Amino acid sequence: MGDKALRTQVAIIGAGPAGLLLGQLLHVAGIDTIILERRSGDYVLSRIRAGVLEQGTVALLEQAGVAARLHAEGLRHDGFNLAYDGARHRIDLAGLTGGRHVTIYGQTEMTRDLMQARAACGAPSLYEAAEVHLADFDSAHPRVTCLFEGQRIEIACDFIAGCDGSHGVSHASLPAAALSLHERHYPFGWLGVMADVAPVSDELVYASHERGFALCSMRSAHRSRYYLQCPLGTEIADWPDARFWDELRQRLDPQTAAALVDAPSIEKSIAPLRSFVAEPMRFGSLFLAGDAAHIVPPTGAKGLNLAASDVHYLAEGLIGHYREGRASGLEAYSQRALARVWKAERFSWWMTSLLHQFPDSSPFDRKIQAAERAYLAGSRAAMAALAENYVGLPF
Ligand code: RFL
Ligand code: PHB
Repeated sequence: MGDKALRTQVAIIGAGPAGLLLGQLLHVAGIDTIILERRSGDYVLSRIRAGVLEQGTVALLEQAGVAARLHAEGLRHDGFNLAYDGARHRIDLAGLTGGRHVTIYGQTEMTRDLMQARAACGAPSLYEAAEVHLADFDSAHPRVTCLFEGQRIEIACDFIAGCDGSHGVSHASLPAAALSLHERHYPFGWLGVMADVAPVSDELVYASHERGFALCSMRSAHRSRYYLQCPLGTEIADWPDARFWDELRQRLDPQTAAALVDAPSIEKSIAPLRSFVAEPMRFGSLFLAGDAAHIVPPTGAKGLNLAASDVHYLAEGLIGHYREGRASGLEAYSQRALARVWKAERFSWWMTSLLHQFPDSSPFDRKIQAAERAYLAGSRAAMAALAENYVGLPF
């Protein structure tokens, strides 16, 4: 037994977007949760990550009652640009999908809104919880233990939601024989820079160049987010700002390059690219959601949105269980979530393959890649397939 015994309906591991969104959707439905997070709230908010939300993700934030600031400050984007061979090709998302769009709103801001809503409703979150351990999740009486403010805590619950990201304890707690792992590493990473300067273009630009991929994104009308493909092993110290801006300019088409304004970086980081899926996403009373179960390379802007769609299926299953005594939603969870996950894995892999330079590619591979880009630029059908995936497949 712990020093302190608590009880809740759903114990949520991880206070990233998946854990916080699940907590809020369950709170609105009258279901109790406790969130355990290894880091401090400030640390979670200091991680700069995604910026593109699908309409389905925005609808979930509305359902959770946390979309007011998003609607006031988020930027609606009806299209984005691909840049290669010296020209820009606009993907008219709205025109190609019957009016659908994406919203630019930083993951940090979405996390802040969810944290504030949770604090306001008084639902408990244990930040800086150490030694989080999951027990008895092969039974109907799972438990979570941790060390919090010097006390050993034991939480008895009905279900555990593993929303603790790719380095979390949840999927690591599962017996290896219970999981199938599918993985691909890419031979490069993304070097990201945030700068307080107006974005180079009012829509995103994904550029493919023989020097490597580049992406021009944004957080607001005054804050830009830019990325460069970089080799594995790249050190941030080797990339002073001047080198970053010079390299970015070289990878862009002339029109975009001419509009690019240098500014001091306020953040710089490197992320390796990886595809990963752990199947199934349920084991007894433990449900995995978000990066705990799968990773996509960021090229298709799908990671955060997939975390949200998992949470949608999981919240539906839990609400069905508690409100109507219905087991079918929870029983179908893994299969429903994975069906959507694999489509986003395919899209993210495809968009990564289309736009990056692969160091081990043959001349034939490079010709095929160039032909695919040329086909895309000239075919409305190909652009429509890209657009329908980018705005997000239906839940
Ligand atoms: P997170 O955000 O990693 O949160 C997991 C939380 O669990 C905590 N944790 C633990 N807590 C308790 N005990 C333990 N043992 C724990 N171990 C870990 C962690 O501290 C953390 O707070 O996972 P979540 O919630 O599933 O959310 C997933 C998203 O964060 C991720 O998919 C996206 O950021 C991916 N991503 C993008 N997704 C998009 O949809 N659109 C984008 O434009 C986009 N751009 C990106 C991205 C990811 C990037 N990086 C850095 C990988 C751009 C980049 C550069
Ligand atoms: C971002 O703004 O951080 C961002 C946008 C689009 C992506 C990936 C990251 O595909």
